[in-house]
Formats: sequence, C-alpha cells, structure tokens
Amino acid sequence: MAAAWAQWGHVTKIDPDKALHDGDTYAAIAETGTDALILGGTTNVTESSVQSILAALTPAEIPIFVEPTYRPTLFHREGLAGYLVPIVLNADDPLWITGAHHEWVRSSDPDWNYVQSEAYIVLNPASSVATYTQANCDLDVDDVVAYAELAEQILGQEIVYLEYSGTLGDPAVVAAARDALSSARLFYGGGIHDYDSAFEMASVADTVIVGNVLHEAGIEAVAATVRGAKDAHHES
Ligand code: 1GP
Repeated sequence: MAAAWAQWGHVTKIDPDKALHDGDTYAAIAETGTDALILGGTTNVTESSVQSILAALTPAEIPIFVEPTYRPTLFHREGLAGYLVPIVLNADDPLWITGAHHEWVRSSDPDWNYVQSEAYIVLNPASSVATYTQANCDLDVDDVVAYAELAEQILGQEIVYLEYSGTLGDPAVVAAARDALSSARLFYGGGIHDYDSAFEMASVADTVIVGNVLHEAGIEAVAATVRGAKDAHHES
C-alpha cells in the first residue's frame, strides 16, 4: 500500500465506542487540519460501528483508516483508505503479537493493498490496551530503543508507535526511539490535550496522534493540538 502516513504530522483517532463532545459532528473533525483519521479503540471497533461513522464522515478530504478489533473481510469500502493493524511488541500475550493476526489471515482473504502494520510499544500500564495485551510496561529507555530498532531492522516495520494512551509520555524516551530509527516513522500517542503538549511531543515524534481530547474536550481542542504539532514540525 502507498505510504500515505509518510506525510502525516497529526492524526486524530476516533473511538467508535465513545460519543463526540457536545455539539460536535464527525464531518467537522476533518476541518481541524488534522492529516488523517483513524477509527480505533481497544474494544468494540466493529464492522457496524465503523460503517456508521464512515457514513457520517464521507466525504472527508483526508484519509480514513481503521485499526480493527474485528477481522476485516470487506476491504474496498467507500471512504476507507485502509487498515492499520497493530502488533504489540511488548505484549505478554502472543495473541496480540501474531495470534489474532494468524486467525484473521487464515479465516479471511486479506487484500494486502489495504493493510499496513504498526509496531506498538505500549507504555502506560494503567491503560486498557496495556491490560488487554498484558503488556510489560516496565521498560527503561534502552528497552524502548531496542524494541524500536528490532521493529525496524528485524521485523521490517515501517511504523513504530509509542502508545502512552491516557497519559503524556516522556519526551526523552520518544526522542531516543525516533533517533534509533533510520527510515521507519515514529508515531506517538497519549495524553496530548492542548497546544503545548502537542508541540512538545511533535518536537520529538514524526507523527502525533490525539484520541481522548476529541471525545472529552471537543473539536476546538483538537484544532489547538493541530496548531501545536504543525508549529513544532515547522521548527524542526
Ligand atoms: C490512543 O494513542 C492514542 O490510541 C491517543 O491517546 O487518547 O491519550 O490521546 P490519547
């Protein structure tokens, strides 16, 4: 699949399980200046929840990807650019490394043109993704750097995703992970909620992802994070 993500500086993740903030519409999210939308959440990203949000989003002018927790069988879907499939490198449960993926490939006939993997490193032990995957989050900076390097150099991953979902991570760890990559892109997600937090993390990551702020504070707050990320990327 074409490397659409190579140009992304800021991405907004929509959790189909959570409502939008008062008065916000799906269609308006694309107008914040965010570069792409991901429909994703730890649970309940279902075929039908995706379908109804896609219907509300289309026609958006930015790409829309799904991080599925179901097994996609329908790839050519109007309004959808493709699927981002996480593998969680520090999951203790192999279901999240190759298990679910193996089941999916066996039971479906994936159209690989629409599939891109992401190498996740889950770093907030209090997050639901850490609980689900039984992630070992007790990692120091060298551990994280080693995961990032092995993702790119051994597993051939093009996207490494530092997932601090729910809390703002350590910029020094993010910077060290990015420095360890040669051409893979470093995604950062977790706790970005305003201009300053977006600026800080976009200064050390290639792509920042915002999630909760959309549902909790709304589209204006997302727009502030877009400005922070763009300013940081212009300076670097
Ligand atoms: C979640 O990385 C994203 O998968 C964003 O995290 O919800 O904390 O913004 P937040």
